[in-house]
Amino acid sequence: MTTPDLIDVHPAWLPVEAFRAVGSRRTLVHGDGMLVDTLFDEVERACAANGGTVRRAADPHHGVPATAGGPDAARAQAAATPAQLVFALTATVPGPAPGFRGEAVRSADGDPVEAARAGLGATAVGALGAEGFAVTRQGEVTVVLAEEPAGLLYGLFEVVRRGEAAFGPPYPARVHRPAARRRMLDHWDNVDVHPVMGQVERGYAGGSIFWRDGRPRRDHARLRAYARLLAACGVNAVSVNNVNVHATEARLLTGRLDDVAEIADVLRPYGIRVHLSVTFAAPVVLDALPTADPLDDAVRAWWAETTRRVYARIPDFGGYVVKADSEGQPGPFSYGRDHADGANLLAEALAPHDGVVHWRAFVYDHRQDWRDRSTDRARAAHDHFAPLDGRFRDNVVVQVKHGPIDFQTREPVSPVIMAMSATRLAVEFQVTQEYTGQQRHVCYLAPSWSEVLRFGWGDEGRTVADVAVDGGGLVAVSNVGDDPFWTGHPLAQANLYAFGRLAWDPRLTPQAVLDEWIDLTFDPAATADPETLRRTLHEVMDDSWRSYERYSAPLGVGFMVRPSDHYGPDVDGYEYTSWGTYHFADRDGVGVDRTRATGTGFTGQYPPPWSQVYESTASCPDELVLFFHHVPYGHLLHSGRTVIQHIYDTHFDGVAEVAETRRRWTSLAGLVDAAVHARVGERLDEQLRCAQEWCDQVNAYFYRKSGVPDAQGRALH
Ligand code: GCV
Repeated sequence: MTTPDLIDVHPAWLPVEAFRAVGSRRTLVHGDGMLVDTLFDEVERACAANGGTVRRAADPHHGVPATAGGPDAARAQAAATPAQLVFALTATVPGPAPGFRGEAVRSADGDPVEAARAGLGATAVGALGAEGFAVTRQGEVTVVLAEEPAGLLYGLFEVVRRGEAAFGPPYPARVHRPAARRRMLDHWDNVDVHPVMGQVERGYAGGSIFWRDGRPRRDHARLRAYARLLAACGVNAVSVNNVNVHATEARLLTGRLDDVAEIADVLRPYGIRVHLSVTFAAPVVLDALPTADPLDDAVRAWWAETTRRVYARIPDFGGYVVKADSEGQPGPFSYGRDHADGANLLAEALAPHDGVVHWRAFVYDHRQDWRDRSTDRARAAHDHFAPLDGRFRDNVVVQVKHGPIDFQTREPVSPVIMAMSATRLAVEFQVTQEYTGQQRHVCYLAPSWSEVLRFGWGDEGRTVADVAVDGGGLVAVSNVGDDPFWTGHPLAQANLYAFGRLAWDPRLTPQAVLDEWIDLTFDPAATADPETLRRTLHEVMDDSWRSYERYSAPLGVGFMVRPSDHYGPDVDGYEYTSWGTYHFADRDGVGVDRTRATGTGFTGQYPPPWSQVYESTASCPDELVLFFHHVPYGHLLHSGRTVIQHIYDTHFDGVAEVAETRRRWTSLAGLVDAAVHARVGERLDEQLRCAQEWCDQVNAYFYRKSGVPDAQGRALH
């Protein structure tokens, strides 16, 4: 399996084989525009590999249709043969005009495009939107209708996903529209190699696809391949540099804007807009202004002019991403201003160009005194942002990490998401597996994201997905690098795919998304044993996030990782540091008291019912009990086990599950590509070693602290 034009990179979910159903048919494309050209090229390539043909409908004004695929005779015949697959921009289908009806599209059942349009009904006209499309099967013809080119391209990838099923018995028009308008990936890629963080901060898949050693990487074939992968799963925006903006990266906004424009040019044909992380101190560091105060007129003028130049160079530029007053990044606090002042400054500059600023809510004190038990990092984002609700301009998107701390394996949903109904919020996930095995461990994250998206509160049952859909959409930190498999661990590709699909439709189940990914990526139907392949991949991946949770940090406690690189166990690694991430284990118990009654009061940041549910151990879900409560080791969980026995049992279970996963993966030899099989096998060996280390260290630690033996008498070291 190869990626077209890019033989040294794994094709991920777009191998040539995925286009078999489309590429073996006669396709007619109606419409103009860059993204329709992209669609045409995609189908043309699919036809070249699978024997079909594609032609562009005759332009009523210019007459000559473009035809591609197959030898000359086949092409000539194609022009006269009814199409089996039609892509049509509704605005450009000429309707019952000479030169169109009856030419290459009329089938025995009449004109399927007209039938498809009629099937959409009056209510749907104008309702597909900028990216929506409808697919229908009329007689012998599958028709994809869209109002805009982007919709048509997304329609192609839907047909690809459905494969032969898109060409079965007739079905009425099904309308597909993305739930969230913006579905964005943030790259934490540095232009220069950072002395500590490297080329990609928290990157586990090699170098950056955008930058290398201070320069643009200029591997356009690879960038184009990335763009098509993203379009095929629904992502439509990318920010191209780390939110920690260092000196070189700051200059992307001005002196090195051409580098950004070059990337934008490559991603644009797949409907992907480019965003840029900028430093709040830009006027000072780039142009020696005496201040970056957001209320200063010269600063406002600087941002307005700088932004005007950005749009003059990149007319479809998406906007800015800002990490301010966080982990050393400059921000409005330096000038006695708040985050609404800061965000509105950039929003004002972007507004005339229809741009947005993604302003991150990840603001906390990373120089905390560990002796001070009253300061609670979990509270920080809500403390800073909730009081500002209603003060942000319309084109500010406050970007909130899904949990209150930092992408831990298990956290409650951030209360900020429930507290800012007058602000556009984006929910931020982390596809790169910083705290979940760093793409050395199998950890399918869609079940975790899906739980977050379905989390609801209040009388109207509003969910996290509703907030993102109505507000600023979904954002995630990308897990892609220059690795031949894109993501280091080949199975981590599923996380990237799942993020895009859930951003497009948060109601999809993680299992359904995995089914899609498996069928596209592994082409099971072409193997000797499709069912075994599908079933085993599900067994390996479905529950892998919960397995990871079992052998690492228990009951929502978090941050028992090795400081700095965040891989592997170090139970006390962060306990006496300034980072605000503690577990407070002593000889009697463990966990953080975040109650209103006796703790930091964090539970009070939640609306009902969660403010009550989390306040009491009687109602707090087991998996979060140590996030909200400090409890004795003998505390009885709802599961009927004590906390200490839960720790022992889940750690032993987690390791056993990884061993079983390793065995299952071995059994897939011959059913999956040999290179993929070998790479995943190596990673599973490391995962098993690391899981054992987690188990041994965590169990030994709590045994030594508590003195409580394992009820089953297993060795605890
Ligand atoms: C880009 C965590 C990571 C940092 C990251 C930060 C953020 O703290 O460890 O590497 O910085 O989150 O989200 O800004």
